[in-house]
Amino acid sequence: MFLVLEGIDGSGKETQVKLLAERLVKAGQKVELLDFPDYNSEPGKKIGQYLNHEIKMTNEELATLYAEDRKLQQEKIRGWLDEGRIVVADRYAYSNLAYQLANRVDYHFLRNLDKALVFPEMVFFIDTSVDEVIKRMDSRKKDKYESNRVYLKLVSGIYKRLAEGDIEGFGKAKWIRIDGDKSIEEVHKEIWKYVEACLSG
Ligand code: ATM
Repeated sequence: MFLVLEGIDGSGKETQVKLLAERLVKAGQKVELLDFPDYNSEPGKKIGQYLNHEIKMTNEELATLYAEDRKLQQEKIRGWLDEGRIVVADRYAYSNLAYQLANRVDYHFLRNLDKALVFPEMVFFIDTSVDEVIKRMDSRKKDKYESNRVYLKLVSGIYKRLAEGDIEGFGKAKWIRIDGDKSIEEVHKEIWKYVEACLSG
């Protein structure tokens, strides 16, 4: 089973991936975790330099690097799934749609970049409001998020449209929107409800 967690920066994905993995292991499953982008891959290193303002590139070049980074992991993902492991990814191709559509990259260009991947059964969209994300930040980070408020709202809006099927994503993944403004434990319970049902179904 392949599961993906998506959401804006600071939405709580990282915590939820960890809690979900722990729960799956407790339930006797073999779990593999992935985090995209992988900043150690060749394309990932360039992405890191871009995000640190060390190099410049167009949004199309950036989107292409994210997709190249994902391609490098495909064989590994296929192998794990063939062995019956559960793969949980923090971000996947859907992040490229949400963030790069917000950067005005062409939709068909983005779809084409990621069309030949292994796709998940379920995508959990941790829908945490921008206000809540900023509220949770310490003061140093608050400034950065505050200046990104408009952009994050745009990204969040695109995630909502993906979850509602208003924008076509990738593969046949079932989108599940989770209210990320709720407590860590409530969000985890909600995610687990769906994963457990899928395991026993
Ligand atoms: P992380 O903070 O999860 O490492 O992601 C870094 C950025 O990469 C994040 N944006 N900001 N700001 C989301 C963006 N991203 C894409 O634009 N496309 C992708 O395919 C992926 C995986 C991430």
